[in-house]
Amino acid sequence: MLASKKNYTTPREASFLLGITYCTNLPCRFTPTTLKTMNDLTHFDSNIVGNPKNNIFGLPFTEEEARVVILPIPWEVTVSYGSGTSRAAEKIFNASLQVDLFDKETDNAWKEGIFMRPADRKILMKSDYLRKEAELYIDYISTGEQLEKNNFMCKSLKEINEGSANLNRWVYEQTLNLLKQDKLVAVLGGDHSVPLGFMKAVAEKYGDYGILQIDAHCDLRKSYENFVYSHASIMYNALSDIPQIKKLVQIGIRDFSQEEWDYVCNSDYRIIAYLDKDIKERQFEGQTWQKICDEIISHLPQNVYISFDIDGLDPKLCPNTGAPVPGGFEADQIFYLVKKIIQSGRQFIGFDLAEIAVDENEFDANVGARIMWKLCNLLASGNHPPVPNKVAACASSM
Ligand SMILES: [Mn+2]
Repeated sequence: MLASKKNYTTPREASFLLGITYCTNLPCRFTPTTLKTMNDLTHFDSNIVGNPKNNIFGLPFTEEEARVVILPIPWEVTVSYGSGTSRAAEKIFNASLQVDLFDKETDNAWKEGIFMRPADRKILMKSDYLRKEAELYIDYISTGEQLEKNNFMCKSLKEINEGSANLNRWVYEQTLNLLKQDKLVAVLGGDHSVPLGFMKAVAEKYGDYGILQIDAHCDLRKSYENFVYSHASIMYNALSDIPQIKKLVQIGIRDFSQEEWDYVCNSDYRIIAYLDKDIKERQFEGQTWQKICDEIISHLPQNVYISFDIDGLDPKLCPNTGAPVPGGFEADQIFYLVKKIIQSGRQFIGFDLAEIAVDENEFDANVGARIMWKLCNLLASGNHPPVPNKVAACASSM
């Protein structure tokens, strides 16, 4: 029998989930035994193919050594259309080994260390279990059946909402712990519901901040299909629960409901939404992307968090994402915008990247790996650690 959809875990996936690494016969960037001291890259050749024995991008850093830590969250319980995001981290890890490390623009900021944790196996198993319940539930309510009449469905819904709340707590604890160690943190979905706990942790660490959301959708629904923590509600929940979020600037929006639009219009400018159509029309009429970026950035406060739903890009770059919509950005447009945010003197404090769905064709993972690479480099380059010795030397010479 031919399996049309992969619903099992391969030994390689399992080893990744358990944090065990694979070896190949390819020439490697690094031999682990040669690493002597923290971030000693003397014996690391960044010009050859990535070593899968190492971490993401073939980099030789441990979590302790790395300045940037990526937390993968293998979760896609409330996905309403396509699925496949909960297993994205392993595919992105594999694709990342092909990314060339030289990053002229950020002066090789990766040398400060990038590390991705293995995806948590218990979270993945919980997601798989609740996802099956959610599918039955969505089938049931989509035929117009009344929820109250079915105890089993009521129980499923309760279980899904509780499971999502537990996930949010877990993400909050994990990311707050990393932020307290002065790590720069990136969260990798999973679907777009996953960063809520991280956004709360960011508020605790940095206080007031603004979110730049790159997305085809507003994600401002007050629960979706009765799922309180739906991917379609992430920004509604973030704005409701986190008063430190002073501004939400959405770009690339092209699929939204009347209710969501009313919410934007009644937000007293807490939310600024740039419709994809309006950005395109301004460009058709001769405005440059530079000018539009300057305007977008002018709405953002000093601390900027980026919430990147891959479907904000043109779907040719993410053909398997759950809810693709024609239109959207090129990746280079976003990289340019993030670079301009840093150049404006604002602080880029963290990001999430979500809704990358993978199948046998690895193109989505390839794009995902390259976006992760660029954003990690920009994050590190915009947050160089202070050099205490230099400061002390300057002070003593005064
Ligand atoms: Mn989204």
